[in-house]
Amino acid sequence: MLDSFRSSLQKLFNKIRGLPYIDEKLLNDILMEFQRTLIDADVSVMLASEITNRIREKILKTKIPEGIPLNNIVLQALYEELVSLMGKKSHRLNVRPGKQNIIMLVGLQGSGKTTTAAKLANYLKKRGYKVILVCADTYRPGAYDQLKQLSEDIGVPFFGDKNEKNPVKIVKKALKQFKKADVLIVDTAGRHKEEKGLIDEMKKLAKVLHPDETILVIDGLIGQRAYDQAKAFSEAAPVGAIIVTKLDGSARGGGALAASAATGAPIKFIGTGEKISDLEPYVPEYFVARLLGMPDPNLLKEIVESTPKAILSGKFTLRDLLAYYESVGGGQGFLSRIKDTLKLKGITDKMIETSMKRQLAILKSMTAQELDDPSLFKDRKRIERVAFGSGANPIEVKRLLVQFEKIRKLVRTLMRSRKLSKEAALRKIMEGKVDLTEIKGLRRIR
Ligand SMILES: Nc1nc2c(ncn2[C@@H]2O[C@H](COP(=O)(O)OP(=O)(O)OP(=O)(O)O)[C@@H](O)[C@H]2O)c(=O)[nH]1
Ligand SMILES: [Mg+2]
Repeated sequence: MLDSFRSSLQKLFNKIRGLPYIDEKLLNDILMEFQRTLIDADVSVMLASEITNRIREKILKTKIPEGIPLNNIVLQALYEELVSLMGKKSHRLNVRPGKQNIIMLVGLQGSGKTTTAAKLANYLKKRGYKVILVCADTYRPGAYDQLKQLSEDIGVPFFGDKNEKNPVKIVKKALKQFKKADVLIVDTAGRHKEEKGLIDEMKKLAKVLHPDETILVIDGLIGQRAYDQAKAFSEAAPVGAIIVTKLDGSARGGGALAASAATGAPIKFIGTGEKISDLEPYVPEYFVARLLGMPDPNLLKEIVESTPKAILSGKFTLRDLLAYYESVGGGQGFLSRIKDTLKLKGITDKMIETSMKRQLAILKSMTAQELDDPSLFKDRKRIERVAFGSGANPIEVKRLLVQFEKIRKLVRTLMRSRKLSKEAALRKIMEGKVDLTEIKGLRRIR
């Protein structure tokens, strides 16, 4: 379903997730790519740019809690806009037990009315409803046989009259004959000598049938034009719901979906193939989640919104430093970059390597409380204990604490100025990717 839309969206979301940080330029790049993806899926250029502008404003307006990576905020904003583009909420079919419900399907020729009538009949039958399929298309030769065949395939009673040219007479008969049925699904004509004739016929049928649900069937391949089509039909008969068909494997179904969702009549089902079973209730959240490659929107929400407590607190502790040292294992290049970053003059790589190993040993000798709260080291005895436990000199322990304090301030500055997570900030600092002169307040910490 919507294959290329899906793969572009997934690529974009994965990219956002993997970015170490997002600044304004990157945000613009992301939004441009998102806009292109929407346009490729046949969402109108105007709507696509409206959406990206809204996202940009939303993100720039968000007061981002310290330490929450901007990536998550961006992901969440994109996700929310996608859901809203695709129709926000899900809507149930207006069918109630204990009465004769009428569903009338309307739409242009070839949109998939007859196929959808059978799919819907099968769907309702499986849910215990007594369904009748009614052929009110007297215009197209073969319409009668097509629906009759489909109804036999799914084992649902069929009603029609090959010799009757007036569809109003047919539906009147059907209404009378199937008083005890739960649902009458009426398939109508899609072509006429002229469009006005078709619309008039819809009006006449609606007057007799009083449908509980007039469903407009829209071909998912027509893109943005879906909007005008839906408008034209809803002016003729009160269209209560939309089914968008042919959303299987197409790149450009996004436009029809977005346009349909914008008409005011909710999309209730989508057709995703030619088989009878290729009909799905439409739930925008699930639909978007699936587009993004997540089978479950709750899972997606979790990923988008998940922010560990530690990040929320924004506190950078010795534990973060330990985790980082452990994760990089102290490569050679990394060591000299640390030297540069921290402006340690007259020190060779060899010396740093030895000292790094010591530092790791020192950090590992600390208790959990000490790792979380370096102020505990005001107590000299703790320093001595850690030195002893790690085979280091107490001066080395103190030096580590001084260095940690420098790194901590840098991390905090980067988190604020660049909206980075503390992990991303630390990584940038350690990898020497920070132009220290760029950062305000640096003089204070040098
Ligand atoms: N791939 C795909 N094909 C579909 C889908 N729904 C309908 N079709 C195909 O679209 C073509 C037209 O479907 P119909 O159900 O006959 O369309 P209709 O609106 O009844 O057409 P008219 O009666 O001529 O107005 C058929 O070949 C169907 O198999 C769908 O969801 N996916
Ligand atoms: Mg038909």
